[in-house]
Amino acid sequence: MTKITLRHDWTAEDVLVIHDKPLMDLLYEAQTVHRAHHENNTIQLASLLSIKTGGCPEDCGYCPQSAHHAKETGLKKEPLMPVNDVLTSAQKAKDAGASRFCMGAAWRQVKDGPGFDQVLEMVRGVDSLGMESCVTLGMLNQDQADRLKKAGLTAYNHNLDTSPEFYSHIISTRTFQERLDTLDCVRKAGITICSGGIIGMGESNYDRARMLQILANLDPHPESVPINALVAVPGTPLASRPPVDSIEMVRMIATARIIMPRSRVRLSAGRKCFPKEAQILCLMAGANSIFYGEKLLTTGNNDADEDIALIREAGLKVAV
Ligand code: SAM
Ligand code: DTB
Ligand code: SF4
Repeated sequence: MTKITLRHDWTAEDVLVIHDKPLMDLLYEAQTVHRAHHENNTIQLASLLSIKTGGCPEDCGYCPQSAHHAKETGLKKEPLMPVNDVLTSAQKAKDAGASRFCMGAAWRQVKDGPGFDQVLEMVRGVDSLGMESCVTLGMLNQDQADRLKKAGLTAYNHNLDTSPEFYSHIISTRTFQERLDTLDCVRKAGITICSGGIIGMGESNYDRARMLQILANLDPHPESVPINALVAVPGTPLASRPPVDSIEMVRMIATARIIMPRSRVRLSAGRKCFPKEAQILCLMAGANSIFYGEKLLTTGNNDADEDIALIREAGLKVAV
């Protein structure tokens, strides 16, 4: 099967043309690219844990953890979890079949000191369980990225979330460029990049294409690309956004697969609201990783039993 040369010179228009293709052509192309670059019928299970919940100083309109919406969401702020509790949770995720463990903190940025040292300890612990480790801690500097690398971190998650043009409609407390600067530190430290975004916040298809364009023009491509459908949490400014149509998710995943052939594309938040068939179409479109376990960070995810049933039904092998 022919392998496609990796490109880093996409225009948003190129990407939009792919995104808007007739659905069957899009699916066929995405599945063809997928088969040329990845083991067929294989899925990675990644488990998520919120290691430090709520009270975040950023004002991301979609996020239940922002202190700006705390009165309306009623979300309780919690301190950083003890290392042992996190590692118990990682071991449970591993026993249930997950090979990647992602830890999220509601921080604007990493601060040096005991909290960060505790996170480094968590990373070392997850590493010693033989799992891929991923953290998402907000912005960081080069020294902090280097220390995470030394602790054995596999991946750093930092999403672009949306296009640079739509960004200011959603977040005012940090800039798009600051997101890119953090990704640059992660890359320079030799940690793999996990970066994607969210659909369903009121952005246009052009904004979606722009976000994917910027991700695909990173060289190398992010190793992992999470595509989230907005989980419209009551009390957040985006609470009344209509649910994302699952076919829009399929288009987004297929486009990401085609323009970033080697990346792991993760069908991320929001799939709980999709019927089983739509989730399968997302996998057919090139998603080869899901968040697995009953909770994302603060909101619910699909039941693990249902996911296992779906994996069996589709004849998928779980990546180890
Ligand atoms: N505070 C860090 C940051 O923003 O980089 C890490 C945690 S933050 C919760 C990680 C990502 O979760 C966000 O960038 C966003 O893409 C995603 N996310 C948060 N709330 C979401 C929601 N309600 N629906 C879909 N995705 C969401
Ligand atoms: C990502 O792209 N999605 C995850 C993970 N990276 C950190 C987070 C989804 C959060 C959904 C809302 C919540 O549960 O709080
Ligand atoms: Fe804070 Fe991250 Fe939520 Fe934004 S997405 S409010 S930075 S936890």
